[in-house]
Amino acid sequence: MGNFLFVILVIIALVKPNLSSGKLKGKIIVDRELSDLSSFIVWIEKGKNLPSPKIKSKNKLKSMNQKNKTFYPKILAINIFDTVSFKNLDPIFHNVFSLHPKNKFDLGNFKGGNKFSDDLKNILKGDKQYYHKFKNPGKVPIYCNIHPDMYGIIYIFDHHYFSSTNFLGEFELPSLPKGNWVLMTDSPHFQRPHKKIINV
Ligand SMILES: [Cu+2]
Repeated sequence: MGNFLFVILVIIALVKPNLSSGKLKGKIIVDRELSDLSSFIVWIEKGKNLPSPKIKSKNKLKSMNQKNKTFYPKILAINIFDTVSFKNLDPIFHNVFSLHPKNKFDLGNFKGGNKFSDDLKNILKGDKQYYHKFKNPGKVPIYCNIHPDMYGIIYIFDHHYFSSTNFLGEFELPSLPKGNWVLMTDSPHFQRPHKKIINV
């Protein structure tokens, strides 16, 4: 993917008039042709004013798979109660590890060749899946020690104000109280997160 930098504009609009159920909707616009804008994570920077609706301790399962010697998706946003499954969809060995100080882990080397259901949720035939629960918020770089080019990012949040873009670069966040907020965006396209002050 390379480390070329994008200049981005983030357009934010509140589209629902009913604030109690309203969502903050926005769209990522980049300064060059990109056929797929789904590799962006968007969040509101935490500060003392950010409301903290209780995170439901519902354990959602998210996945970051290994396919064609890449992590897919390359970037993932989860909250601290979620579990991430790592499925090796290649017929070769991969490894998954991170040296992030607060979320260090190493799943060891594991071979692919499992037969999965079409939605990739169940193994029909083959080895076990590999899971990890991240304990602390942060930006966690993910690597494979067999293939040095493999690189992924997992963002772990302890609040609800984060989202991933869809194919068109659109995203939704929970509604925010009136005021100025710091909207952050990160992507494997960037060297560092982008910041934008938004007024709601
Ligand atoms: Cu690998």
